[in-house]
Amino acid sequence: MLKQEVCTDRFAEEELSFFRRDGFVIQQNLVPPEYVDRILQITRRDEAAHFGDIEYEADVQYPGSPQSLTDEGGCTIRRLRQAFSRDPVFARLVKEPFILNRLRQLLGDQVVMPLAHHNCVMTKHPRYSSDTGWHQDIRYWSFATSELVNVWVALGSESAANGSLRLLPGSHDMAVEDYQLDGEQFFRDDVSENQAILGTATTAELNAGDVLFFHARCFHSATRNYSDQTKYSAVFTFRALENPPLAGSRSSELPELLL
Ligand SMILES: O=C(O)CCC(=O)C(=O)O
Repeated sequence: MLKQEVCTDRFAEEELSFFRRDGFVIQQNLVPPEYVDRILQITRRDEAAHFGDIEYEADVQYPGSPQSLTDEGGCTIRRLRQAFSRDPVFARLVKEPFILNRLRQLLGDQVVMPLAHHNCVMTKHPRYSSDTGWHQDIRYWSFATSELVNVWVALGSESAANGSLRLLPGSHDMAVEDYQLDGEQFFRDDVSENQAILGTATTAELNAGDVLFFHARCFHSATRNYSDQTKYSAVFTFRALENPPLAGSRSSELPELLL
């Protein structure tokens, strides 16, 4: 996996080519510690108070999730949604040239941030976290095209041990037939054609301040957190101005920010 220690506000040509081919690219040490510290502070504050719009592990019912909110571990938080409503630090971060200029390289000059998707801090707890199957984020989103880019900011170390993302290189450009997906549009691991593709999976190993840029069509998955520390990551999605959400869809339910 291409990982680049970064000292400019733009992707190098080689990194852009990597993104276009594989559907993702990692930039190491992109976000300064002041941002990471502030986001962690907000996250711990809102986690402790169960404040705001929260997704619980019990809500998703993935393998490993508690069965209900009243079961043991039922109130384990999976993510703090609506990050932008929690603190101005998130708006400052996505407007930083080291993020925004890169998004412009991927999406064009006018970048828009939908608040309806991602816009969250993922909180993967050691106990009661869950396995997320192989999926494309675009599966339940509705935009004129599926050309959206996600920004995943590691707020601590991420590896296979604590449930970091795994990605299928090139899957953003892969033709996928219905039989390859289950009823919830997860990529099936019991289909022989899929097994060869799953063999190409790569793990995004990240440290605090590293950023994974990945295409919304890129298949990814993650296991539960097998370590003894919570894993935190801030995640946002972006589109080009000329790729609006479809009227009446969930993607158009919340405002968006023109960056
Ligand atoms: O960290 C995880 O478990 C996966 C999260 C994810 O892929 C998503 O929310 O789309």
